Amino acid sequence: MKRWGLLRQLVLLPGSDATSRVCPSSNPRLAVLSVPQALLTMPITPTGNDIVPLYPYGDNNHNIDSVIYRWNPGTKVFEVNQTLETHGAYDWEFFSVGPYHFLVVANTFDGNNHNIDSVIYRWNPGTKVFEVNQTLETHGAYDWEFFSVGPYHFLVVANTFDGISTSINSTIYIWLGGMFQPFQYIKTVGATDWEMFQVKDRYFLAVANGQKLNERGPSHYNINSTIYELNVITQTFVKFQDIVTNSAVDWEFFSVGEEKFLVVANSHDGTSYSLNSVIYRWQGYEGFVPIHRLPTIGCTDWEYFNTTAGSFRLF
Ligand SMILES: [Ca+2]
Ligand SMILES: [Ca+2]
Repeated sequence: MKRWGLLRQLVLLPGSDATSRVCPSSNPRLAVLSVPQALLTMPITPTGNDIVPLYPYGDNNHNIDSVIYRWNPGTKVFEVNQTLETHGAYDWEFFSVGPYHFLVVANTFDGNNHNIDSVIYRWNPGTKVFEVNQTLETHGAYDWEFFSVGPYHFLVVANTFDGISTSINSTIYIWLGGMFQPFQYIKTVGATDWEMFQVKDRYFLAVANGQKLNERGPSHYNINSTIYELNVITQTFVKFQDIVTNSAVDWEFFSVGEEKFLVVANSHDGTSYSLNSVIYRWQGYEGFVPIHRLPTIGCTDWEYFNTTAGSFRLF
């Protein structure tokens, strides 16, 4: 799965989202996956939890296990906690439901097949390892996003490719009866990322659509990515707004004061890989309106932070 030429940074702290670390590469043929050695001795304490999954590295062999490192506060280094069998693992998402802690992996490709299971693991506090809790069939899974609406918990997968088409369903699952069950299927087009966000009491899900395969010619990259809104009456996500993107690989939502923004990382328009990422501002009735374009090339991440001196965005 090198089509999008993603560069990934490999560290995922608990509760964080790998997708914010996706960035288009200037060389789409080279997907660099490596573990920064410095991290393993980094003298910092992860926030919230002491479990850190790291991505597998080297992508010629898709069936590389993923290693979970655990922060040892005594030695102040990350130590191997366990190894999990993964297949082209593209994303890890950590989340909690009540007292239970989970990891879900997006298995993209096993070398033969994109239609493979992605796996939810549950932390066993007795044995201190993550154990397989549930498997879900996915299709070139690229991203998992966990979110809660009131007492309800959801997982949504970005299915990229089923081996034939990129125009396939991505599935929203709901936590019911102690497991995740299908809640809604949403047609996506080479989905690479889901971003859930809230504006006041409204809940939205934005999908980044990557590419539409064309049987008789080059793929289409300039396609709609779509924002859905939860209709609490019908209890379904319905289309709120389409936004044309160029092989989108990441959406990020952020606020600055009262203002709400979405930024999309565009990666390819059919010819160029040096594209602008676009910032959209929430304008209520009008939805999200583009206000700013930023060169994406060479970026490694989207980060923003607020200080008393103002708001900053780093990439
Ligand atoms: Ca994710
Ligand atoms: Ca994202």
